[in-house]
Amino acid sequence: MITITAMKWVPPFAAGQVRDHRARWILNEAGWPYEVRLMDACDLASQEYREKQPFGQVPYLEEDGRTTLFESGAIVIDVATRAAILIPADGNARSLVLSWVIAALNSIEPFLMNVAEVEYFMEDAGQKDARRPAVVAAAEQRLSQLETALKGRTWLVGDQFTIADLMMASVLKIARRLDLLKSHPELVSYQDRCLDRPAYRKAVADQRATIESHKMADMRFDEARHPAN
Ligand SMILES: N[C@@H](CCC(=O)N[C@@H](CS)C(=O)NCC(=O)O)C(=O)O
Repeated sequence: MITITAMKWVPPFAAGQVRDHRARWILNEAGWPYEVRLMDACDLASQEYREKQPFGQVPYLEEDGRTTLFESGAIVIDVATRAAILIPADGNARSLVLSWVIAALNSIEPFLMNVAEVEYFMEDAGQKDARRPAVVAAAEQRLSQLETALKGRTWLVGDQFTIADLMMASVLKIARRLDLLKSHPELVSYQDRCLDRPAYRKAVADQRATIESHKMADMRFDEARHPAN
């Protein structure tokens, strides 16, 4: 049996966005059953968890007789390859799909996360205002470059939906949530096309259902960092 890890609870703005939706999505595409191990914040900090996910993050994927996989990109590539879905087995098209999966994670996601950090995690209004223009401009540049690369195309590689599109559409969720796609209508249409899949809808619905069935009070935090009052 396959098990993935997911957060027991996150703030409402993050419901549907947590990266375990990528593992759920590809597993649903493959039609492979899986269980979900719900994590408390303090579990992620434990030695036992770090042995499987060195950075204390979700998701990891565990399967009897196999090494534990971490990094949502690695999980998506591994499942797609083994299930022989959404990625060509070999050749130029496979290499290009892998290039785009890495591009989504390495050349686009970090720029979006810089904006997310300003909007969601910086507390000082003055610091936010000072940093926002530079990070938004850098993110906009990457989104424009992506839009140019997609011009006239339905999918990133070839004429079928692949894991390149799965990962790009997932990364673009961050941009959409931050309202960064308003000047990129073609990226909006592209993302809508990618997300219009039962496997995606089930992934996000399942994640949301879990999160919405818990409250912040259900989540155990590290008592050293969050002392009880
Ligand atoms: N590069 C990792 C990022 C995973 C990640 O950022 N997970 C977040 C939830 S979306 C997390 O576990 N955050 C908790 C933490 O970093 O302490 C991946 O793609 O799997």
